[in-house]
Amino acid sequence: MFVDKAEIILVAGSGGHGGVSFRREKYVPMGGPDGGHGGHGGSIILMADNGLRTLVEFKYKRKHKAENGENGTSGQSSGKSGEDLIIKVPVGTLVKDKETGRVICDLSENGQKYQIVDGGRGGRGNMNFATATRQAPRFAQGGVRGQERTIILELKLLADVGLIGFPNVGKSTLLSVITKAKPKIANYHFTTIIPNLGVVEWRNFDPFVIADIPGLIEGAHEGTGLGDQFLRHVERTKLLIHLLDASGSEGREPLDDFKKINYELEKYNAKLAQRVQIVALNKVDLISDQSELYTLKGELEDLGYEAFIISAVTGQGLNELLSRTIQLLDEIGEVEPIFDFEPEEETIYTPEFKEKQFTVKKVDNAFVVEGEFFERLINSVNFEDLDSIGFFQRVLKDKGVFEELEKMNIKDDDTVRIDEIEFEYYK
Ligand SMILES: Nc1nc2c(ncn2[C@@H]2O[C@H](COP(=O)(O)OP(=O)(O)OP(=O)(O)O)[C@@H](O)[C@H]2O)c(=O)[nH]1
Ligand SMILES: [Mg+2]
Repeated sequence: MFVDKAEIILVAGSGGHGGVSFRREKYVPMGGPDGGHGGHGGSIILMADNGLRTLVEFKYKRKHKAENGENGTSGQSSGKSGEDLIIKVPVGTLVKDKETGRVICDLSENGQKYQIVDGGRGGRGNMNFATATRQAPRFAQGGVRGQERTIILELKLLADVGLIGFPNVGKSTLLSVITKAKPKIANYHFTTIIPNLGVVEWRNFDPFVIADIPGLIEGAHEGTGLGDQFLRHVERTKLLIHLLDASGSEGREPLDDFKKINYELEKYNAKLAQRVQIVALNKVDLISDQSELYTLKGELEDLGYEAFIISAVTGQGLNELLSRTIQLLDEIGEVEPIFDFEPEEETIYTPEFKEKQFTVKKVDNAFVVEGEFFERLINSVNFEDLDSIGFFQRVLKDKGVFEELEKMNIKDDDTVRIDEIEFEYYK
């Protein structure tokens, strides 16, 4: 199955919590704090891989998660860090952010990597919080949650030349005679339903890649036929070869077809429509009266297109077509990507940490504070210990929670609820 679009959810690993523990020593009921740090959560890295051709596996597996860091333990032992997760995608995969629609990266070279979500930092163990006045801290820092992000993967095949045209004009036949590719060929419409790639190795010239895509018909941009979505696979090409059935073997008008396809191209993407385009008048072996053929060639040239007379079946005119193609590829050189490419400034995505976000709302007579960070914090505080409570309050103050509560006119003795914890407020 050829799948060229997929939406996946990425969850980086969370950092492990710092440990709370005390050295056990003979005759000392409670030794110094020795809880180690939590391990770092694993990150997720996307990597382009030549061995993959489609995005099919992402249809079945949507959620991808990197390992969490382990919690710190006694004896100053740090928790093990979570393993990074490397996700392989085909070369030519464009990565977009679901929420903003922006292109995050374009993985167009084999082995290219991009760290897309970062694992959370591990929390510090209680051994870190001992001070002269607080020798037995019964709290540790909670680990930070891993980043989460939903992304869209879009495969755009890498080819130098794209073959476009109506169904049945001979696109796949041409591909099969100038490359080693063996696409399906048959005398009916939409024989080709997925794009095919082939490498043209002609004479001593540098090889180039050519893409044959399913045929287009009038109304393709509105989804008629197989629609225009396969045009995405010629977006990276430098040159388009527009194939026409010059014999009109199906009773079609070649010039009319030509204009219709170009209209569809324009509707799909104006920039793609401006790519250099040459025309191949195919199936000329079927034509007995060549004068009409030259009229057609002349009309295309008047519209500003170079036209070549060929027969994919007999091989007539293929030398001229290929040598001009190679010459044009050389002249064109590198082309600007057609898709809106707005990569992020930094290589590594750093969204605002969710831990900084919280909300306060009034429910009945209580002030309810909500935020992922606080849920984690509560897990790492020992509420039977005064020191720990002091620490907890300091964190609330630093994060601006008290300030927010005061803005909401909180009074002494009002109830504040955070997750499972409730306490009475006093200034
Ligand atoms: N006589 C003749 N027949 C040709 C020529 N090129 C292709 N054909 C025939 O035209 C029919 C369609 O060819 P395909 O290569 O499958 O056409 P296509 O453009 O790939 O068609 P779709 O995949 O349906 O879009 C087949 O029966 C081919 O044998 C040619 O130069 N001369
Ligand atoms: Mg075909």
